[in-house]
Amino acid sequence: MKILLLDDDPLALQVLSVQLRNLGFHSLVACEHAEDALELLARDAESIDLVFCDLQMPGMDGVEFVRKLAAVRAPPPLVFVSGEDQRLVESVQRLAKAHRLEVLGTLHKPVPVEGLRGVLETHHAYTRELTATGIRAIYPPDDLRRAIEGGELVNHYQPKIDLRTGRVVGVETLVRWRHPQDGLVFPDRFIPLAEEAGLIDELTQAVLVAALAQSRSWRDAGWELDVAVNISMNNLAQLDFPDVVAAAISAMDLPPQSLILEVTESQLMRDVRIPLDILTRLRLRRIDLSIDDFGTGHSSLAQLRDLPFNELKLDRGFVHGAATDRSLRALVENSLRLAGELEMRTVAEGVETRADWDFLAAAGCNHAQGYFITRPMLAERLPEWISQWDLRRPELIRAVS
Ligand code: G
Ligand code: G
Ligand code: MN
Repeated sequence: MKILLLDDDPLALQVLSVQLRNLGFHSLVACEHAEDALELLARDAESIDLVFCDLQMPGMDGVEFVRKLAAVRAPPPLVFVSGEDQRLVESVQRLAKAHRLEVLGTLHKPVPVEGLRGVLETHHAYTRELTATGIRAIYPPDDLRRAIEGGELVNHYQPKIDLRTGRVVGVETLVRWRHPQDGLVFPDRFIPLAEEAGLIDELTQAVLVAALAQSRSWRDAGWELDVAVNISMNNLAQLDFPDVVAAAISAMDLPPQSLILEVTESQLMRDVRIPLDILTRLRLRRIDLSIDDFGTGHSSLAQLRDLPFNELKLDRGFVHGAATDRSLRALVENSLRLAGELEMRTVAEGVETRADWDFLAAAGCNHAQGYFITRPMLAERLPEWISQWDLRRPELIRAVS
């Protein structure tokens, strides 16, 4: 495994090199200038397995480095090493993630050996997953087309819970690709591809039809679960989309209110005329519309004013840790208040701990979703999971009431 170290301070480079050698990593390239690091990565990114990067550097700083690294083909994962304060480091991490770079963590100077060992273990897990899922492989559009037609896309479902009653109210549909060679491939590996290759309408249709069929069979078995499906902004370019959706719902004899379409806010567009036309007609047909990942976009307030959403889904970046972080808490509470004023239902995603759960319940959020409750699962596992959840439920709601 080959590691690239970038820091303008030669002493810092030396210290990190010694620490890494002590942990058994001997293949190291040290750069004092971001330009040199980029040149090496542009020539052959695949020869580097991991980059440690300082933020504060004269000349090209860490932010510019991140921007340029994102333009490299198959960039390796990153670890930030910095003396800057937590909030600043977190913004750089977010920026890197927004560029679709893999960030394995941040180490504060002076780097503690334990922290170093931690990120190297994360890297180990990451490469294992990588070889298991072919994560850095780019798929040709034809493969994806065949996958959609051949039924290789499989829906997973993540339950959503009413924070007051503790009852399972519905599920969010999350598609995966059961790839014949690479195993389970996650949507961030193929949704952007589907959008670029003009396959998103077929993909959404396949996901939607399967989710509605599943919804039907759950209802037949006595579980009245609402089903949420993620749609891409590109789906809102076809004026007949509301008709297609309505037809799929009536084919399964389902109430329109049992379907929620989640639209990611950051994708909402400059020209809202066609999306507004489509979203309004979906609402006229009583289909629920959710503004997904709320808080991450740019003009959230204008969109709330202009578009007919009736559910607000708080992004997980604001939810987890809100109980103890003042700025997160303020953002969550204000978003909930805003949603209340607009008579929108609220869903918090990324509920990872009991503290997250308790905080949201007390703050009056309607529904919760996240790893604290459960990870997404296959449809056939849901009934068994619900019966286990029902055993856990009383203890969770007692604390609130
Ligand atoms: O768990 P997960 O890795 O599935 O989801 C990653 C992202 O992929 C989420 O932002 C989710 O909204 C998106 N996603 C999951 N399934 C679909 C889908 O069927 N269509 C679209 N457009 N996005 C999806
Ligand atoms: O963007 P969208 O909201 O559709 O994304 C849902 C994504 O969030 C999926 O990738 C899902 O696997 C992931 N997810 C669900 N619950 C949690 C959680 O508690 N923590 C984190 N970090 N991710 C979660
Ligand atoms: Mn979603």
